[in-house]
Amino acid sequence: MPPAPDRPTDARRAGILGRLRTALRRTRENLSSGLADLFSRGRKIDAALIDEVEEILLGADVGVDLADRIVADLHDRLKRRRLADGPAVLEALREHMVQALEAVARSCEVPPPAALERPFVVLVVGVNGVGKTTTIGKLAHRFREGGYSVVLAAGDTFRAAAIDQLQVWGKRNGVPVIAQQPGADPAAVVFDALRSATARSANVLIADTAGRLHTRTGLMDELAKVRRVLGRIDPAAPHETLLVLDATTGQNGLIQARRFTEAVRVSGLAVTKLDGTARGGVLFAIARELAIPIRYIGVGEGIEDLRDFVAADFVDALLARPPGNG
Ligand SMILES: Nc1nc2c(ncn2[C@@H]2O[C@H](COP(=O)(O)OP(=O)(O)OP(=O)(O)O)[C@@H](O)[C@H]2O)c(=O)[nH]1
Ligand SMILES: [Mg+2]
Repeated sequence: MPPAPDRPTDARRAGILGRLRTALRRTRENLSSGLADLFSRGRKIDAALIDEVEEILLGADVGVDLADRIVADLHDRLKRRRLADGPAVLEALREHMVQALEAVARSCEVPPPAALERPFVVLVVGVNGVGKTTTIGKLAHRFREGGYSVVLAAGDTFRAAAIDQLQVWGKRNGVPVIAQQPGADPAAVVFDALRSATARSANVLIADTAGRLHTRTGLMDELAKVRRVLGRIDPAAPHETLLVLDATTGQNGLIQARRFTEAVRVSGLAVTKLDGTARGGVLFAIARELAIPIRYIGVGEGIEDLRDFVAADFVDALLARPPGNG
């Protein structure tokens, strides 16, 4: 991710974390309200309670593996009398959850604008409706805030509306959009866009792509061709191939993701619509099953609603811990 122009102040950081908590409200209600209920009844911490914790974890979609691991550890701690009360259980949960996500929480490293000799190219892929174009709009905003000049490429030529939608985001961000007619060859559009971005000495080019074609093989071939033509201008491009996943699609999204990773070299993930689901726990499954760096999370439809994925912040927002504690 582009570095913010200044390190966030404590107040700003508290604001960011507060908004993350708001966005994850539905998942949190599913997860930690269940836990809070459990502990608030003054229940003894025993094997039966641990079973209920397991049910709550599974209900929040953290996955069987992680739930098993946590439960085994809780039983172990109970035996060793290291599980005195509710807060001790929560702390153990937190440790496991952060650990499970930390391995994949890696931001996209983009050199500072002055150090970029050529445009840093981000190719955005994913099935239709997951939030590619919206994520591009938000990403352009983040790069602009970080002092980068940005060009967008309307590589989704499947529908005229897709080109219009990107142009709206271009206007909103005050950045140029390179586009051709609907039905044009996406590889030609993206090739032109990189030439144009290079001629303008732009720092970043973000390319939109279609999520749907007549056949899936067609789509994968088309993406491969886009990658190839970019490489003709700059062998290192695309520098980032960002696969966008919709958190509300659960297991189905994972299957789609695997198809993309087999066909194009995906280097990072953006997981969208975490504000619209009670199953934000799906991030644990994504982390485990895809093992691809999670760069960003989408927590709303607004221009500011794209966050770096930070494991501890995410888990704290799920477990409703006050920001900045530990
Ligand atoms: N609540 C919420 N909505 C989102 C988020 N990201 C995208 N959306 C919405 O999801 C819908 C689809 O987003 P698009 O950006 O058009 O998705 P796309 O992948 O470009 O779709 P196609 O171009 O049809 O392939 C829009 O209504 C967006 O506003 C998010 O993080 N939260
Ligand atoms: Mg789109």
